[in-house]
Amino acid sequence: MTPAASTPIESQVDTHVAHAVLAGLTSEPKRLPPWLFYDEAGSRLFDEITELPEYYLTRTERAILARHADEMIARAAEEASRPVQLRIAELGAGSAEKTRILLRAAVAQQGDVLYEPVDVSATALLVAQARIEREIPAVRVRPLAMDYTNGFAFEPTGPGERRLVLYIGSSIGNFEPREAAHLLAKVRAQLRPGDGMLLGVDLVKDEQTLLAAYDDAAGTTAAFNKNMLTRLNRDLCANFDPDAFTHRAVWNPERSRMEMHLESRMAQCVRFAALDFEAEFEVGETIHTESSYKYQPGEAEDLLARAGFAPSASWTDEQGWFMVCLGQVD
Ligand code: AVJ
Repeated sequence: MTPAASTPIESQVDTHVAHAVLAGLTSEPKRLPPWLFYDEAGSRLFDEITELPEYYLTRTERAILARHADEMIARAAEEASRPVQLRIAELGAGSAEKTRILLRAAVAQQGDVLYEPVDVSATALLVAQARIEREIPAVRVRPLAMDYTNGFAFEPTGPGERRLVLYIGSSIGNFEPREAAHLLAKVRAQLRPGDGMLLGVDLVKDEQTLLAAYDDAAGTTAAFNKNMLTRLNRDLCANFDPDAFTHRAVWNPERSRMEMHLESRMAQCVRFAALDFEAEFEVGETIHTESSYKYQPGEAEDLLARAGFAPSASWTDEQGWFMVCLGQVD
C-alpha cells in the first residue's frame, strides 16, 4: 500500500463540515447551514450577487452609509467631557467593501483609526487589509480570523478609546431571532459604557421584490445555492449532481423570512465516501440551505435593546427597504 492510501481518511476531513452534514441530512426536513456557502467559489458568487440589479440589499445599505456615515461616526464618538478615539471592529467583515465609507468618515473626524475586522475567511481578510491600507493609509488594520459565532474576545480598549462594533450587511438575518439576540448579547458582554454597535438589517417589503432578490434572472443565486453541493463533493468526497437539484426561493410570511432550498428533481441516493454515509432523496424533497429574516421598522431597535444596548439612532432609505441602527452601552 502507498503511504497516501494508508492515511486515515478522517485526518483529511474537516470535522466541522462533517458534523454539519451528518446532523443536517439526517434531520427531517433536511437542512444544511448557510456558512457552507462560503468556500472560495461561493464567496466569489456572493460578491457577484451583491452587484445584481435584483439584489437591492447591498446598494441600499451602501447608500444609507454614504449619506449618514459622518453622523453615525459622530454619534458613536459623542462625549460631553473629553474627546474619544473610536476603534472600529467588524463581525463577518468579508471584503469590507461598504466599511470603507465608515472608515473614511472616522479618519475625517479623528485623524486615524484602528480597524479590527473579524471573519472566518483568512484570505478575505488579507485582501481587505491590503486594499484598505493602500486606499486609506490613516487606517491601521488588525485582522482576526475566526468564527465569531463560537465566541470571541476583543482586545480591551485603552483610556480615551471607544469601540464601535459593526455588524452590517444583514448578516444577522441568517440567525433565528432568539439566536440573533443571543449573539448580540455576547458582543454586548465584551463592551464597556460608551461603546456601540452598528447593526444593518433588511426590512419586510413586497413579496415580488424579495423573491427576485433571491432568484435573479441571471441565475447567480441559483449557482450560489448549488455551489454548496459542489463544495461537499470536494470536502467529503460526495457524489452530488448539482443539476439534479432545483434552486427554490420562498417567502415565509409566518416567520418573516426568505428561505432558500434545493429541491431534488428525482429520487436519488447521494454517497459521502469520506463519511461512509448515504443520503436518500425522494422526488421533490428539499434541503433548506438558508433563512434570511426580514424585520419590521422598530424590531431592529428591539433586538438591540433585548441584548442590552440603548438604541440611540436609526437610518433608513427613502423606500424603507433597509435599516441601520446604532445601539450604545449605557
Ligand atoms: C450575506 C446573509 C446577508 O441573506 O441576503 C444572498 C446571503 N443569500 N443571496 C442574504 C445571500 C442569497 C445574504 N447575507
